Amino acid sequence: MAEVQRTLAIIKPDAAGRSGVAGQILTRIEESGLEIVALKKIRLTEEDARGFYAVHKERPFYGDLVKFMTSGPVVVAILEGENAIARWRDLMGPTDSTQAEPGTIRGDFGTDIERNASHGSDASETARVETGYFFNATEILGAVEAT
Ligand code: FUP
Repeated sequence: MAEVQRTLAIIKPDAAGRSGVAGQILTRIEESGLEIVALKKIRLTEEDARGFYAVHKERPFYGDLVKFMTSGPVVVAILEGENAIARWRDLMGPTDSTQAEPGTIRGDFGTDIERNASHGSDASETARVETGYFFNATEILGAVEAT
């Protein structure tokens, strides 16, 4: 049987700032059968964005990425379901929106490799760290009972 996982989803400022787009993305998530077990709209501080992307801090795109991620509100969510990590990444499409097929979130709402509309955790351990970065147990459906 497939493992039930939780993963972090972020609707990035390019998508969250466009009227109606966050709603369309949340609808795609729900229609795919993934359950939204935590959800909020926030504006990241520079410190939030730097910390979240700390693994990329030596990369040339880091400064621009932090600037982009703090340029407007984001919607952060925790998605739950069997194989949620891979399923959410499949719904998003590849990192570079110019390579993403129509019908994927990055293909439909992203622009390029930076302005790519959405984020998803890439593995169980990163999902655990990333969900904890934005939500505490009282904000996650079922988490208090589960832990
Ligand atoms: P992903 O796992 O799809 O989020 O992709 P990465 O971890 O490789 O990259 C994290 C974020 O860095 C991407 F969403 C966008 C940004 N990025 C750039 O802006 N330029 C690059 O060349 C690579 C990544």
